Amino acid sequence: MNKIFKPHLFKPVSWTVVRNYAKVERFMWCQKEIPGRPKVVFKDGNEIPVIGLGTWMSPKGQVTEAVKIAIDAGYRHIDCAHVYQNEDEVGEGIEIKIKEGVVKREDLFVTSKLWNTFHRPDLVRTAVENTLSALKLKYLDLYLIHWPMGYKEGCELFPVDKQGNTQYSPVDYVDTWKAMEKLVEDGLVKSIGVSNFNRKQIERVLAVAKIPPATNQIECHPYLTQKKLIDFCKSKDIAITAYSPLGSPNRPWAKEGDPVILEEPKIKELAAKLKKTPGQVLIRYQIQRTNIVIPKSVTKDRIESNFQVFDFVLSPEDIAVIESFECNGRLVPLLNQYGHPHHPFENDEY
Ligand code: NAP
Ligand code: SBI
Repeated sequence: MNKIFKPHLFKPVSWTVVRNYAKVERFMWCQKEIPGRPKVVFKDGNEIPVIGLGTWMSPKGQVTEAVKIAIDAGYRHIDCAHVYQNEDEVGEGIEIKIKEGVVKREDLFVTSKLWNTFHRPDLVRTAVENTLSALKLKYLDLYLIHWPMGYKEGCELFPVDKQGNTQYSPVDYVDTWKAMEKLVEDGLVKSIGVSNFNRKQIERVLAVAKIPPATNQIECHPYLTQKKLIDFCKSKDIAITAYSPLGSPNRPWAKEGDPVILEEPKIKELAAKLKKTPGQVLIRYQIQRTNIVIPKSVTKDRIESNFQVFDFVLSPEDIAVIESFECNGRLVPLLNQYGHPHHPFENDEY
C-alpha cells in the first residue's frame, strides 16, 4: 500500500473540481469516491477537464477515429490548432459523437490556437471564425495565442525570405491580447489564454489585461519540469497546461540517440512497480502537480490507457524519481526562430 494513500482518513466529497493545490491533495486522497472526471477551474470560473487529447501530427486519415475513440473512452477535452492542419477532421469526430448522442456540445471542452501569422488585431476574428468553421462549432471553450512571436501575415503558415529566414510581423502580442478579449465579449470563445509565454511576456499581458490569461500552455515533462514558470503562473492564478507530457517522441526533429523519457529504465521500473505503463506514470505526474495535461495519440489502446490514471497515486518518493530527470531539456526550442524579438526561450531564464 502506498504510504500516502489513506482514503479512510477523509470523508467522501461531492465536488469534482480542482481549484488549488490544497484541494487537489484532498481530491487525490478522495479520488476513489469521486464520480466523474476531474476538472481544473480557471480564474474566469470556467472548468476544463484535466486530461485532453493532443492532436499535433495526428494524420488526417486517423484523427477523426482517434477523437471518436477518445470520446468513447471518457475524454471530454480536445486540444487543437489551426497550424496542425487537421481541424476539419477533428471536427468530423466531434460531430459524429454529438450526432450519435454520446455527448452534447456543452459536455466537451475544445481548445484551439491563434497561429503566428494572425497576430495583427484585425485578423484575429477571421482566424477564429476559420477554426470554428473547420471544427463545425459555434464557439470554442478556449483560444490561445499559440506563440508570442508574430510572423508575416499572408497565406503561408511559415513565411520565409529567399534565404529561408522566417519573416516576422511587427505586431506586439499585447495588442493581439486586446483582440482576444474582444472574442470573449462577442461570444465566440469562453476563455482565452497563452502558450509558450515566458514570465516577462505574461507580466506584460497582465499589465493591460481586462481578462487575464486563463492558462499558459507550455512544454512540461520530467526533462523540463518548469518549476519557476509554474510557480509564477500559479501565483497569478494562471493554470498550467502541460504539452509534450510523454516527451514528444515523434517530434520531426528528434535525432537518433536523443533521450526518450518513456524508455528511461527508472521510469519503466516505477511503472512496473505501480502496475501501470510509463505513459500513465508521466500523465499522472502532471495531474498530481495540478497541471492540465494533453497527451497525443492516434493508437486505440494508448488513447484508452492514457486516460486510466485515476486509480493510483504517485508517492513523494515516486515524484522524486521522476524529477531526478530534470535537465532543462527543452524538446520544442524553436531554435530556428532565435532572433525574433519576442522569442520566449532565447534571452530570459524562464
Ligand atoms: P506527446 O503527447 O508527449 O507524445 C505523443 C507521442 O507519444 C506520439 O508519437 C504517440 O504515438 C506516442 N504515445 C502516446 N501515448 C503513448 C503511450 N502510452 N506509450 C508510448 N507512446 C505513446 O507529444 P506532443 O504531441 O508533442 O504533445 C501533446 C500535445 O500537446 C500535442 O499533440 C499538441 O496538441 C500539444 N502541443 C502544443 C504545443 C504548443 O506549442 N502549444 C507544442 C507541442 C505540443 P501514437 O500517436 O502513434 O500513439
Ligand atoms: C506545427 F504544425 C509545425 C511545427 C511545430 O513546431 C513547434 C511545435 C508545434 C507547435 O507550434 N505547436 C505544436 O503543437 N507543435 C509545431 C506545430
